[in-house]
Amino acid sequence: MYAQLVETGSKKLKTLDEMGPEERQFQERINDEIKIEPKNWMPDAYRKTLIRQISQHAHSEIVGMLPEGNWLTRAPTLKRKLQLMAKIQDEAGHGLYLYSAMETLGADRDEEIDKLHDGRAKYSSIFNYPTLNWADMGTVGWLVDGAAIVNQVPLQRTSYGPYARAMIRVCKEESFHQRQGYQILLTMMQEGTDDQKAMVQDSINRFWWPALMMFGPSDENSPNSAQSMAWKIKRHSNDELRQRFLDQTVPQLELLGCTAPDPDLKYNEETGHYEFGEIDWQEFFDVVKGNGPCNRERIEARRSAIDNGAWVREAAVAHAAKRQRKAA
Ligand code: FAQ
Repeated sequence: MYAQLVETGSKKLKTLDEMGPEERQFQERINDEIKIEPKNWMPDAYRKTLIRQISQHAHSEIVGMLPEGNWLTRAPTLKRKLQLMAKIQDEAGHGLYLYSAMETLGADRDEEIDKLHDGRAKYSSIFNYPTLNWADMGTVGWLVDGAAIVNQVPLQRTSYGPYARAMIRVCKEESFHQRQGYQILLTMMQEGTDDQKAMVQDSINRFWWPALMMFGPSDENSPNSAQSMAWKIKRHSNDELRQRFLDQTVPQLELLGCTAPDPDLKYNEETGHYEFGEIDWQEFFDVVKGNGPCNRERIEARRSAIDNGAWVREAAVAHAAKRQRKAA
């Protein structure tokens, strides 16, 4: 497997024989499925890759609260409002576990958050699309959390211990999110008016392709995959996970009685997989570069949240210092 990756990676990866003793020991530990822990030796590039991925993941959880937060005041019933509020709070929790996992690598949380705010750090492309109707709350839960689960279940076995352990709880919570989203859509489709059913289809039409893009560029255009797979940070390629998501999602789409905005979507009896049309990668790269429909609005909302919360943080620090003085 490792040798295979050496050949298929975009950059040639080192073989065990080409590594120094520390790096070789590190790679052998990974090959033997032993977790890397914060105090273990690790190559700088492994540390940097993890800080990049975990911080981007944390930023995605935090920015990802915004599209759903938009509908809290307009949830159709008290029960739906409570469910949505609980889900959004879970996402905040995921962000916090992930920032903590990232700190175990020596990264500074404030610095990484600054990178988000000045455009140096990425977050998931999906959260740059607007949520325009109540059905979007169903679609975000079903498709966005659904895609997140497919990507994150293998991360429970990622090679870095703190990240893998954080993912266990995150995945459990994402499963509830996916179900609550799907249940919103089922209710609208089974008990709703024609207008409500049309809202569901409209929402699926808007989120279908962006959800498929969440898995990242196709394998031949994914610069980080080969090395991240050799390090077992990633356990499957972007395209493999995208296919897995599609195969599990199309039957759910059919059960809803809806369609995908993809005329080329069809089941291949021979392979046992669904085939899909061409992804608009230009759109993906535009959104990642900061030119999606809501990029500016999202970052502005995060910046002002930090500014508006400054007095709370200052008060908390002052209070903690006072307690420490009293205790001394
Ligand atoms: N959006 O070489 P690769 C959620 C970037 S959490 C933006 O393939 P890699 C929960 C990538 O960072 C969703 N940028 O990169 C929720 C890299 O940038 P670089 C987030 C993207 O890292 C639900 C460049 O393109 N989940 O949804 C995207 O090996 C509902 C080249 O790509 C995670 O972060 C994208 N979609 O693979 C919350 C999971 N895709 O090198 C609220 C952990 C790629 O310039 C509501 N992350 N890029 O910095 C991963 O598994 C990986 O980082 C991938 C990308 C698979 C996302």
